[in-house]
Amino acid sequence: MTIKSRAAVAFAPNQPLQIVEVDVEPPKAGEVLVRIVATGVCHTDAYTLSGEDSEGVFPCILGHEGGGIVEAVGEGVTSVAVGDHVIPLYTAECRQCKFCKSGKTNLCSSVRATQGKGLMPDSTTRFSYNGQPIYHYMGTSTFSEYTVLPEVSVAKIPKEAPLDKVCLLGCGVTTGIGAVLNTAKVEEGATVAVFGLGGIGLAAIIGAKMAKASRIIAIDINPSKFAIAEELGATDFINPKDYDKPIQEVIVEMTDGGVDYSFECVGNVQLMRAALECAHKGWGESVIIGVAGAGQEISTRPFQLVTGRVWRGSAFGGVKGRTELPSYVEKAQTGEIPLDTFITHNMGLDEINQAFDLMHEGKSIRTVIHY
Ligand code: NAD
Ligand code: AHE
Ligand code: ZN
Repeated sequence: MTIKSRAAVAFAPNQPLQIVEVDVEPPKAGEVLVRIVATGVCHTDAYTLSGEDSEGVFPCILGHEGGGIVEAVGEGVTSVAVGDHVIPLYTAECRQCKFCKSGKTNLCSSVRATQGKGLMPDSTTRFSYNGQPIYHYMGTSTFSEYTVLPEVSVAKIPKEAPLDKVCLLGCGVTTGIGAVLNTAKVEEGATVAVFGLGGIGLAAIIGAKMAKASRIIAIDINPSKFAIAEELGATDFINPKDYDKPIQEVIVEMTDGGVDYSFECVGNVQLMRAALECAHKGWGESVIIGVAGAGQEISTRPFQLVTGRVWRGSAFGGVKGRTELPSYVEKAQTGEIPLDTFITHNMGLDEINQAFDLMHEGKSIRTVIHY
């Protein structure tokens, strides 16, 4: 049976989201209907809303950092049941495709092609408004109270975990920690530079602390972010605006030749270059996490790579969601991952546009939307 759901719909790029009641069709075979209890707002939602995302399709329901409860399952669904608590995954884990079986990546291919077009695996949508289809987003669309996902795109988690906090593990916090521990595999004693101190960069600092990095350099043009970075374990703080030379030079000088690992958590291609070039000759590795707009490209002198620096990228921190997210939830439960530190604002769905404003003004780390 089709149900009604309150949702924040992005009808067009660069327009405020509109809170309307959409129609949601029941889950088809291999799909699940989830009631979202809470969702974070990530910079990637703002990026897509800005029109810069080459995969952005409108009208759509954004949101990909949610926590919810399974309300119904389609035919053939076996891994979750009604009442289970889940975190939606924008990086599915089917355990059967070439990517999942490779043991080399978390980038599952099972539903990625249709997901990137805003569609369910059968190339249709489950959302509509006034009879017109509304596109899905990142396979999750957590800015709707009810959403439909492929079974392979939900991670079952313990019912004791508070969904209005562990929702942040659906993207930002897992991404930052995973990039450090899975992608870079930072080792004890290493030096680390983190560019951008939003939800992703601060989570990378937690990861660096977990890895027992000896020095964690936090870089942001908004100095109000330094206090939380310090609380989470950063040891040095740099505002590039305080210097009249390239920031990579400043970091190379203060670290006797560069850092062992750097992480770009902004989505700025000039900063990606700086992050690579502040890595130590011979072995320094730089990980791109930030998402840059359509058409933008990175550049550096090839000599930077010839002389041993490594440039990598990381999606969802290299984490295989269905298998590994429960352990992240456990770490949040024990306090090893301090989710409360990230939640600077809580609000209802009606106020969601304010969450975007706060992000753009640099006043929030994460806003959690409660349904
Ligand atoms: P955010 O807006 O909360 O934080 C970005 C931070 O970067 C802010 O503190 C801002 O002041 C700082 N900043 C901006 N310009 C800067 C500059 N020139 N130098 C230094 N700092 C600067 O964003 P977020 O939610 O933390 O997301 C960060 C980026 O990561 C975005 O591009 C987002 O799309 C991307 N992201 C990628 C993945 C992935 O899996 N690869 C996952 C989540 C988010
Ligand atoms: N649609 C974008 C791609 C954006 C992108 O790189 N997304 C990240 C996750 S950001 C979450 O906040 C990602 O996981 N990428 C891997 C993938 O399969 O999308 C564009 O630029 O076209
Ligand atoms: Zn995100």
